[in-house]
Formats: sequence, structure tokens, C-alpha cells
Amino acid sequence: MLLTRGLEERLEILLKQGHLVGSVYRSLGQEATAVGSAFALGPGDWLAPSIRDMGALFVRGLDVRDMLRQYTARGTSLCAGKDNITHFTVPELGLLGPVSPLGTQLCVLNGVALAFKQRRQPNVCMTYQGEGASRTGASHEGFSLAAALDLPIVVWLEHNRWAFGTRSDRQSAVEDWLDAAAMYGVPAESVDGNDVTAVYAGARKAVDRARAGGGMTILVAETYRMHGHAQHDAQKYVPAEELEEWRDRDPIDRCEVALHETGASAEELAVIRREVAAELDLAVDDVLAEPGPEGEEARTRVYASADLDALVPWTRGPVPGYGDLAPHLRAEA
Ligand SMILES: Cc1ncc(C[n+]2csc(CCOP(=O)(O)OP(=O)(O)O)c2C)c(N)n1
Repeated sequence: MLLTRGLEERLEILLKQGHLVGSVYRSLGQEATAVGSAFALGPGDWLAPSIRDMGALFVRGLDVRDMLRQYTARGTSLCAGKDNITHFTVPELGLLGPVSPLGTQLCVLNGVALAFKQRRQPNVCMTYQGEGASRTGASHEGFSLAAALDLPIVVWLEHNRWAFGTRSDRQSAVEDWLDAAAMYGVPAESVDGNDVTAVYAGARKAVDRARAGGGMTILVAETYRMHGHAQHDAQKYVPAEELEEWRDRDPIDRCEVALHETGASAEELAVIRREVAAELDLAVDDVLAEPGPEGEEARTRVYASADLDALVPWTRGPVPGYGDLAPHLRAEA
């Protein structure tokens, strides 16, 4: 959780310094949901995060440098600089990248879960959806199919109260989001999403059930998005009292209190904080020194059968060596 929060804090700074392409979508206040849940998976299982589940990726073995390379679009990144944030798939780690049209990701992961089932492979899939995403048609199709086919899948409905600037009670008439989950006819449980051990316990039960052939479970994580949607969003629409109230339920603070209660000393916890900070500082320095992508990279690992040289360059300005390919565009410009 500290790694996620620390990295996101550094990413905000790097964005302001002009090192990032795109934005930063913080998981501030939600780190426990991503981290606690992913610990319940085992080797060969697959996980499909939302943009706010970076912590789950680290639990599944992703290197913090890989995430930095993504955000800074280094040539060394998993997408060779073509995309940013968590938009990548790593089959060796069982990671399926977020699919941008909300709600559709579950449908894609259903395919992985169906393959596990058809091959009688004892593996499980886990994914996450905001309550906003869960209101899309695609999401309903995904839930319905997974439930009907008893797929080995655990779906987190991250009830973090906001979808961009829209409150969750403006998205749905249900008061308890467990009711929304229960309509699919599979077990559904509400979990304190800001308590990492409660999240793990909920996930453990659901993963074990799916692995034993018991099908899908939906887990509603009660949590809160403590930051705006992305960096451009100052979340002025959020009542200050609401933020205060949830700040008192911060998942990292709560974890620290729980660790103290089980005997961890203040010094032990301070050592963890220092180690994480040192690891992140080193990783930032190293990754910023790595090169950006070569132009040729744009042609690799993309779906295109056309001769790229024959296509109009992605600019309206003059392009040396391309002749007068797009005079109409230049005239407009
Ligand atoms: C079908 C679709 N509509 C709109 C968007 C733009 N969009 C991206 S994230 C987002 C808010 C998502 O809210 P929620 O699902 O509750 O997740 P949260 O951001 O709260 O984690 C929106 C509207 C999109 N990506 N796909």
C-alpha cells in the first residue's frame, strides 16, 4: 500500500514537471482494496485491474520500474511508449490490461475464465469495476454471462462514491450496492474496502470458492475516492465533511494501528516507510535516465497490415520526405 501511495505521489510531481504523458489516476484511499484482494490469488490465476488498482499489479509481481516506464512512456516500457498508465497486458504474470470502454473488461476476462473452465484448469480470475462502470450495458452482460456459466471469477464492485463528478446515488436507485450485486443470482458480500485484512479475507473465501468449482462471487468494496478523477479534477463538487470523514478511515493509517496492536514497533514501521521511499527514489532516477522510444517502434506490435509509409503522417505540418501527401489538410491548417 505504501509503494502504491508513494509512487502515485511521485507521479503527481513528475506530471507537474512535464515528465509524463497523459494523467495520473490516483487510488488514494482505496489502496487496501487492490492490495488485499490480489494477495488471495495464486500462480496461474489472472487479474484485470481498473485504473485505480495499481497496488494489485505489484502484488502480482509487476516491477515498480515497469509502472514508471509506462507513465513516462519510455522506450523500455511494456508498450514501448505507445500507451501509458495500466494499459498493458502481461500474460506471464496473468495480467489483463484495463479496457477503456467501461464495463467491457469483465466480458473479456470472462473469456479467460471460460478457458480455465473448459480446460478443467484450477485457476481463477479477478477483476474490479467502479460503481459507475457497473451501470453500463456491457457490465450487465459480463455479470450475467459469468453467473450463468458458473465461471471461476471474483468481481470487485468498488463503491468509492463517485464516478468522475457523479455521485453513486445519481447512478442507481439502489441504496445498498449489495442489492445491485445480488441481482445476478450469485453470492455477494459487502466488505470494508479500507481494511486490508477484511479485503483479503473476503477475497480468500471467494477465490477458494471459485477454484473449487463454485462459480462467481461479487464483492462490494465500501471505500472512497479521496482524490479527483485525475489530475485535472480538483473535486470541488465533493463536500469537505465527507472527505474529512473518510480521511479518518485511511487504509494505511488503519493498517499501521492494527500492526501496532499485534506488536509491531514504531521503529519497525518507520523502517518500512524509509525502505519504500528509498526504493521509489532510486527507481524514479533510473527510469528517467532511460531513453524514449525510437520512431521505428511505432510500427511494432500494432495491428496494421497497410504500408505505413503510404499513410498520411499524423501531422498537418510539412513532413520532410513525404512530398505533397495531404495538401487539403495543409490548406486547412
Ligand atoms: C463507456 C464509457 N463511458 C465513459 C468513459 C469515461 N470514463 C472513464 S473513467 C470514468 C468514471 C468511472 O467511474 P467508476 O466506474 O465509478 O470508477 P472510479 O473512477 O470511481 O474508480 C468515466 C466516466 C469510459 N471510459 N467508458
